[in-house]
Amino acid sequence: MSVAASVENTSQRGGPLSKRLLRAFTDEPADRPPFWFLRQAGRYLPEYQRLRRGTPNFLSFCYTPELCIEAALQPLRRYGMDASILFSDILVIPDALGRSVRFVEGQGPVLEPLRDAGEIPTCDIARLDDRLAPVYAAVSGLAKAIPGDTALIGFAGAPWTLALYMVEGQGGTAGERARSWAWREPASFARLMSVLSDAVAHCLCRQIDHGAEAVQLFDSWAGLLPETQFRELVIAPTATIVRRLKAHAPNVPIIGFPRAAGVLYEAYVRETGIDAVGLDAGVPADWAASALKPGCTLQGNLDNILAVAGGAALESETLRILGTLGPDRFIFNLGHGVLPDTPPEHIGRIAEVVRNWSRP
Ligand code: 1CP
Repeated sequence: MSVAASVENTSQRGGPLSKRLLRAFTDEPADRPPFWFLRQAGRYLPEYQRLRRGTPNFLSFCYTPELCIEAALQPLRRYGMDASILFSDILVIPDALGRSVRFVEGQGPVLEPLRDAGEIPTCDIARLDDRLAPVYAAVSGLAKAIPGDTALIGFAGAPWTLALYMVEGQGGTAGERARSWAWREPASFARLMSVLSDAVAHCLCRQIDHGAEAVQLFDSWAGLLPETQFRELVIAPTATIVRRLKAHAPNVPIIGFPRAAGVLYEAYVRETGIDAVGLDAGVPADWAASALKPGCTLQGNLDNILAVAGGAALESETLRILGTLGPDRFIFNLGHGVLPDTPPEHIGRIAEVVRNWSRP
């Protein structure tokens, strides 16, 4: 088994604002925006595939700190992103709450579906901490291993997205069971959401205690909800989590990612208190720059299919996004995760274009 070795660390470990990523949450002018990529570690990298082959069970991989640290360092060695993201998965929280999670090759996560209110777990913090101890150990190990100018991002799934996986038993559905439960039995669904909000807030506080310098909340299935449910199941729990994180660590920036929220992005930004928002590729960049930007840092929004396709469009779209959203209060990223069939050299090309870009 390969043991994590740190990335060549040539820069002096400085204070937080020596990190370009953290400066993007302030009004300080930027020469170029910081960049990192959603799902920057993982299956598109041959070195990850090799590392992963040694541990066929993906959850065991996620609970082995040395492997998580090594997987998170791999993309930094190739591309020198401005941020490292913890290598883990949003489904470690349902797993730690006692809902068994399996990852099926070629299919993704499979959970024992939560059928009714009687099956809603309680949020037992001692058990959660015990199960998630290896995740926190990966955060501290990674904090020590990354270069001094790279920021460490922790993350968790947002309560609605976790509830969707728990009730449906998988992703990629239209969320009918979860959405109909929420309409039919709002009180018990609210109990599930409250357990998840407690678990997510706690887990992110612990990641911060172990060295995460910013955190991202993935609400990957936010776009399935109509406005009323979006307000109840996305905005309200996010606002609660933000309040709890700010009480614990007022200076740690929080990035929210309500994927496919459309015009509801505006209410999300105004009403949750998040510091930055991840934009999926469907959000028009010029609309986001005028409607969302004052006071909120933007992150995104290059189409992840372009990173597969490559070519002239990859460069022109990267430049268009840099010109429209950057450089101040902007973090260059994809609109969704790097896909497994992405040629690694295309990620390298994007990194080069962003690094060479400068304020016109
Ligand atoms: O076989 C393997 O090696 C497992 C593939 C894999 C990996 C590498 C999964 C299964 N998860 C991960 C890691 C992961 N997941 C990271 C860290 C890697 C990095 O970013 O560098 C992160 C941040 C996640 C977050 C995650 N997992 C999300 C939110 C982001 C998004 O894509 O919307 C979601 C929805 C998941 C669930 C999940 N886990 C794995 C898969 C294939 C999926 C998605 C399945 C689905 O569409 O429902």
